[in-house]
Amino acid sequence: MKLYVYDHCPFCTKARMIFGLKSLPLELSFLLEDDTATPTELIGKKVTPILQKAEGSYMAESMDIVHYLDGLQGDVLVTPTESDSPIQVWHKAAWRTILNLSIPRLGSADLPEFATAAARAAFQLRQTKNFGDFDELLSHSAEWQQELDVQLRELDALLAGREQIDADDFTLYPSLRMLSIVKGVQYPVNVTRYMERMAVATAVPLYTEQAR
Ligand SMILES: N[C@@H](CCC(=O)N[C@@H](CS)C(=O)NCC(=O)O)C(=O)O
Repeated sequence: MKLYVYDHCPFCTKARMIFGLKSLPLELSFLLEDDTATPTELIGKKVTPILQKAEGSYMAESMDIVHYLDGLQGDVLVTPTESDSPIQVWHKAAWRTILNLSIPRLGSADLPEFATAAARAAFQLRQTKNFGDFDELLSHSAEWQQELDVQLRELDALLAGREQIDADDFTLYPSLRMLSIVKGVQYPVNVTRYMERMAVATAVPLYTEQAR
């Protein structure tokens, strides 16, 4: 099966995670950020992820893709969790800070969706509309990292002894993966362990090596 993605896209990470967790063969296709034609041809609009199923039809919506793939073989892995589970509540509180820190840095990272200058510029344009000017965002890094240090210590307590996989991981890991592009974030021990374990189990690597 083929999955159309942007590497930086947290929704695409969700879809990639289930391939790794279930050891399903995956052909990844990285779209350029300014390629409107391909996704529009496949599903009628510019959005990722898009799954091309084995019989050839296309499917959008990350969690629909996750549940579809989870149901194909073996026991169901992605058991549902409550929308107010401790991890979901933590994520709601930390999500905006994670985005504010990671989006401008992802914009300068070496990623396949930015293989041309025009594609990189399209990302900057789209995300400036969503989050504001990148230089302005970067100028607030120190205060947001301090805020996040406190939140990560709270997360550390939630992740102590965590071994299972459930729907909460499909919220949490994509965000922590985005955050790994940010240099100098102090991850407490359980959060570090979680990120490293999930990177291996899902085969969706962190950005640690190109953190900036
Ligand atoms: N509800 C969708 C959201 C997907 C989504 O918003 N993807 C973003 C990339 S992270 C996107 O394609 N945005 C439109 C664009 O690139 O122009 C899902 O869960 O799959």
